[in-house]
Amino acid sequence: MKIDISKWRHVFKLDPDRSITDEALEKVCVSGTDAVMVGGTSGVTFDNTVDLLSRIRRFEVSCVLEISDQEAIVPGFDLYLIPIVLNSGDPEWIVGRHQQAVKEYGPMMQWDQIVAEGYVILNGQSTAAKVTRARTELDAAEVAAYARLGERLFHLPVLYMEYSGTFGDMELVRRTAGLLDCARLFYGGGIDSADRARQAAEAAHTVIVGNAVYDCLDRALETVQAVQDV
Ligand code: 1GP
Repeated sequence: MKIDISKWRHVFKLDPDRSITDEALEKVCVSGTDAVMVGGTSGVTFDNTVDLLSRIRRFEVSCVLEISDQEAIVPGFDLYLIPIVLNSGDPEWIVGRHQQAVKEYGPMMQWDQIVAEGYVILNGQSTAAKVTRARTELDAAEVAAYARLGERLFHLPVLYMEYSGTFGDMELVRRTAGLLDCARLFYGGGIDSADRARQAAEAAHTVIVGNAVYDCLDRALETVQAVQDV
């Protein structure tokens, strides 16, 4: 299936390291979301990723893998997203792991199925920020500089403003999206209601809903329609 991320407005992100019932998974997959993204920061393995992929594959929804560990690269997804953490304090998360993965898999990689995401992590309390030693105390000019760096210098197709676990600064998201000509702005973090989904959809090109699937499924499902209505 050819995936066009420029059409994505709403995406659910599922963590292979968290359990989800068949009933809940079905609701997520038939919700009308544009894609299900499989990914997580810790505890992601080949086995739990294969397991989740095979369960999602019972449905027609696009299913993409966001790779955080090269041990958990599983064939069979529609697309592979590779995070590059622009504000990481550790080059491992900017080019280090990527170079190792390309060294291992380079000759067999299908580059037309791979999309790089320039992450800017903005919630210092999140696991992702801690693991990547992200510099999260950024003012608007610094975020704007990362956005331009990602789009103009590195030609990244996605800038991902990651507030994982907390609802972010929508004004900052809106202004940052306004700086981008070609790259798509993904927003993720703390969307647990239709109202927050609407606010995020007004600011960003694509909104990602993660934790709410596990914490408050009914409200998570309402975010799909809320985004479509914007
Ligand atoms: C996490 O951006 C996603 O990587 C979604 O964030 O889990 O807070 O919804 P939440």
